[in-house]
Amino acid sequence: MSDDYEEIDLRALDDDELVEQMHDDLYNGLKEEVEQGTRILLERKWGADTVLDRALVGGMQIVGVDFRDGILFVPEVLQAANAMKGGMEILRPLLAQTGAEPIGKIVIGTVKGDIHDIGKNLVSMMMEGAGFEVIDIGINNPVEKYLQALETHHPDILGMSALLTTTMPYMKVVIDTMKEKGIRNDYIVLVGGAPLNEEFGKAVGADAYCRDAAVAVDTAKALIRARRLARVA
Ligand code: B1M
Repeated sequence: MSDDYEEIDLRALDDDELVEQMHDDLYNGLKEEVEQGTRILLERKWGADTVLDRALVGGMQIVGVDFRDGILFVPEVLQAANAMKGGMEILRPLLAQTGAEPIGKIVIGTVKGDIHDIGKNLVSMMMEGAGFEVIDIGINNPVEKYLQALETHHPDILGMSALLTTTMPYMKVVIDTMKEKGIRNDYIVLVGGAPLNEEFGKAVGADAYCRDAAVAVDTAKALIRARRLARVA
């Protein structure tokens, strides 16, 4: 990635160059530039989901690799995350613009010990866009906070996110506590996050593991439909 901070006219770049420049800007934590690039791609009639996938998520993948390899450190990754959030905020209303009636309600939060929230926020946005009412309870949630949110909001779905191999087992603590309290079957439980997989989802007793935000939306819709059909049958 380039360390070159000289002023670049983003509008003068073609689409591929602009996406590459946005990856650089994300990497360098340049929020305003990432926001400007996001706006330019939208002006060029790119769909919000394509901007998200190619320019923002694609850029964050590069950051992730260099973080893993010890080339980037926490402060730099935080700046990159902040720049990504700037772009996401511009896309949020567009992703949520379906005008549909709420088709279900989801409480979603990142588990205890884990402060990663970009993926969760993305899932929340895509869920909103698909017509769900989303109650986002944030990061670092102990089991008590999940239970309190379920009691207060009566959602159809509980969604949990974890990005660390050390925090993902906490999902089982939440689900086991729901079982102990006799409320597990009152909710659809969806789990997600980069280190998880299908097998893990089954092992902790979730209804489904969701690889990404689009899968989360499809899975949520399908399981709500199945549950409603089962109720009338
Ligand atoms: Co962290 N971090 N981090 N980090 N960080 C990872 C996760 C890591 C893989 C980096 C690496 O080594 N390559 C690594 C984990 C290794 C492991 O556990 N095996 C790691 C580490 C080690 C750490 C620290 C321990 C570092 C340290 O302090 N030494 C520390 C832990 C802090 C803590 O949580 N207690 C830490 C800190 C941070 C920052 C604060 C600097 C920052 C977070 C900022 C923020 O979120 N506000 C950060 C970041 C940004 C990352 C990486 C680079 C990017 C994560 C991300 O946002 N991805 C990440 C590397 C990577 O994943 N490539 C890394 C983009 C996002 C769109 O994808 O979150 O996977 P993702 O979400 C996807 C799907 O997973 C799914 O849908 C989303 C959208 O498609 N999904 C769900 C996610 N949640 C879902 C919930 C659902 C459904 C689907 O519910 C229904």
